[in-house]
Amino acid sequence: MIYKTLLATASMLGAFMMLNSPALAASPPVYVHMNGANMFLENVVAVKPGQKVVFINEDTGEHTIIGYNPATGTASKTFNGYVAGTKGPNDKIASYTISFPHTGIVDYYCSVHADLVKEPDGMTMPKVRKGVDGFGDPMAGIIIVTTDPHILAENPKSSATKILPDYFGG
Ligand SMILES: [Cu+2]
Repeated sequence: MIYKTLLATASMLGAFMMLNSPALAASPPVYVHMNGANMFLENVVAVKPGQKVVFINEDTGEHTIIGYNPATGTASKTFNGYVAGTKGPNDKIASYTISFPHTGIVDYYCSVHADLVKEPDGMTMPKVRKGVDGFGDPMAGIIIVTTDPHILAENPKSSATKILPDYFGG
């Protein structure tokens, strides 16, 4: 009898510890914003495995969000998003949500505003597409999927807010 009680307590404790593990606790999404600057505002963000990254388009124009492998230059078939433009805060605002099951580094770019170009070392890098206006950065970004609390704590402040009221514009 005592043995059974001990077993039940141990399994309850196990469940409790799992719920409180930082890797498994639910976390709010991390937001990445776009506007007419034709860049990803928070172009480096960190999330835990399973935590959502939500891309929010506050631009009048459309964008794509496509994963690629820098070593091979191959585009992803599963990380492949499209967000339509918006007229502003009172119009429909398109978003694209994705999460990743494993730790690692995920590279992505917008195929409307950037080109994938092979560098002399054989690695593929996004470059500003010819004729594209904007801030000057190629429209691309990196998602770090990690359980390291120090890296997770370094996200830009704006990545905690779904819609940035002052960031609309084409
Ligand atoms: Cu774009």
